[in-house]
Amino acid sequence: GLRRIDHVGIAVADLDAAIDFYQRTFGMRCVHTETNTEQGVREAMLAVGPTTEGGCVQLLAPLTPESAIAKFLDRNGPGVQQVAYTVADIDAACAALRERGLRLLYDTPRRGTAGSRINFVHPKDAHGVLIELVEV
Ligand code: MC0
Repeated sequence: GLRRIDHVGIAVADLDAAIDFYQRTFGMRCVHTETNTEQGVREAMLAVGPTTEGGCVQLLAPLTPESAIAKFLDRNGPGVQQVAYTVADIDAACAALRERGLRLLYDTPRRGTAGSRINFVHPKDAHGVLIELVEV
């Protein structure tokens, strides 16, 4: 089952400007930055509260014009692109969701932030929201 919200992912064109905005405006702390070439993103994790227990905002900027984030920005402009939940066992979680008829985007989990294992539920099977599962 799900444990908590890990992060809300927001597509942005300018990563540094967005980090600066969240830090100055809300006092959030940038706890991690990373380039994930497989996912085509540069990303930053900002803790909402004093620790990451309060969940994070994940800022996502495109690495290439063909990437998922570039396509999202072209279509929608900047905004919420995904909601990610933590699970203890992603293989079990994906199996349970497939059992309920949902489409998972990957046959087997791929590499997410900081080496985590991730998969996604197709937004058309989840009331228009791209749902990410993160194993912690
Ligand atoms: C597309 N759609 C969305 C959406 N992206 N709806 C809600 N939220 C989104 N993010 C809608 C489109 O508007 C379209 O609706 C329908 O879904 C199908 O669109 P499509 O053209 O067939 O598909 P694409 O090419 O737009 O791809 C969508 C898809 C893709 C979700 C499959 O973005 C994907 O593979 N995402 C997973 C990977 C990802 O997002 N990576 C970046 C974050 P209509 O009504 O027009 O048919 S990396 C990350 O998250 C990592 C590092 C991490 O956290 O660990």
